Amino acid sequence: MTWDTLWFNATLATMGSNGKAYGIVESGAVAVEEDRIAWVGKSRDLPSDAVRTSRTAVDCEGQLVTPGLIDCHTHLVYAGDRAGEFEMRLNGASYEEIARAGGGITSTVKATRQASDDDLYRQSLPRLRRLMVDGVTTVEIKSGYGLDKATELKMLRVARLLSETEAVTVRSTFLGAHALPPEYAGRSDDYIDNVCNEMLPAVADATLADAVDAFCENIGFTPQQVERVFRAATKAQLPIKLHAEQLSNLRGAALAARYGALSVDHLEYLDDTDVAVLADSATAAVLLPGAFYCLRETQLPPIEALRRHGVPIAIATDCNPGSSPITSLLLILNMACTLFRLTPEEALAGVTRNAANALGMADRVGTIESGKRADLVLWRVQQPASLSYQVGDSLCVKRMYGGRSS
Ligand code: DI6
Ligand code: FE
Repeated sequence: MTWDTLWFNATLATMGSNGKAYGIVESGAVAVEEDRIAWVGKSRDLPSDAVRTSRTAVDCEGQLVTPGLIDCHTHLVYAGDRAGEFEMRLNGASYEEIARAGGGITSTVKATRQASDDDLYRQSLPRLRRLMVDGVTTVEIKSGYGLDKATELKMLRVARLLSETEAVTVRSTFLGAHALPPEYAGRSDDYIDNVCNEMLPAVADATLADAVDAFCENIGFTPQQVERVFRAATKAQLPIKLHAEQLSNLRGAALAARYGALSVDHLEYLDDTDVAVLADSATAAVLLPGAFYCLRETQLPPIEALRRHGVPIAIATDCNPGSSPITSLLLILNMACTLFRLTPEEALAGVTRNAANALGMADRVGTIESGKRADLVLWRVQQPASLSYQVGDSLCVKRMYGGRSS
């Protein structure tokens, strides 16, 4: 049997589609032909000449192999940073003082509007590369720091360019309804008109987005406004997602589930009734422990209820300059276990199988199965729990993206 690549003598965590389990195969092997997984099983069941005849054969020496990791919620394309604001706060500055000094989300909007395509690309690239160092092969990137048509399109173009220059799949999401831009102060319904009638159709025409998201919150947009965005997205045949129940319970998650959302994200204030609504839908729950940590939030998402109802749980970095300036998905695995008490098995499912689900890509990526894309990671550890357990370590030895090692 001549395969392009064979990784053998590996501890495979296939994350196979049967429920919660790691799907461990001890002394396993995975064979790759072009960009697909061609064979998965025990090394001893390989054809006898497989190691000799494969173009590249790698002895994994018993180390762990997982599917390529998926970061299903990021805002990693933006300009500038907010370190100065972080420092001001820790020196006792109030919210008003920071706002007066031009801080907060508007400062990121201002910097992002001013940046050229090239500049925005150059500032965003190191964040994407850092994610890839941790074995990420698929990443979702949201717009939402432009809040005008030209800049929203620019952010999405940069996300597209990143996918063309880097060995990673990028799914881009239009998040025009992220915050109210200063020029629309006091006129949020007018801004939503603009999102629905101008920006979203332009984004759809340019085929620059794979989904549409919004921020349903007292400091964001009301459920009624969000519903208008959902209708416009549905009209443009784009799937939806929602930032819901992060700071309060506006019942955004249930609304999104009724519109067939791919995922609802954050969910600290989600209540049991709406967990049941999610359970009756195809919508995944995305938890973002990095934002919980950075905001020193104390309200925990309803993990036990999500578990009990069998709602697929994904976890992600939420990489953004305000509430989660984090570019390590392995760190997020640890935070999901330490802060949210997810098991290491749930945490790994949250960045593989369930993250694929949250992006509507479960048929292509997220598990090690024949026919799926050959996105694989070889780790410098023996057991999957190590990925959640070790903090701040660099554990990825080899990363294969679409059949090509990097
Ligand atoms: N929720 C958040 O935590 C971020 N956006 C959102 O919808 C904050 C974004 C920022 O402060 O830049
Ligand atoms: Fe977010």
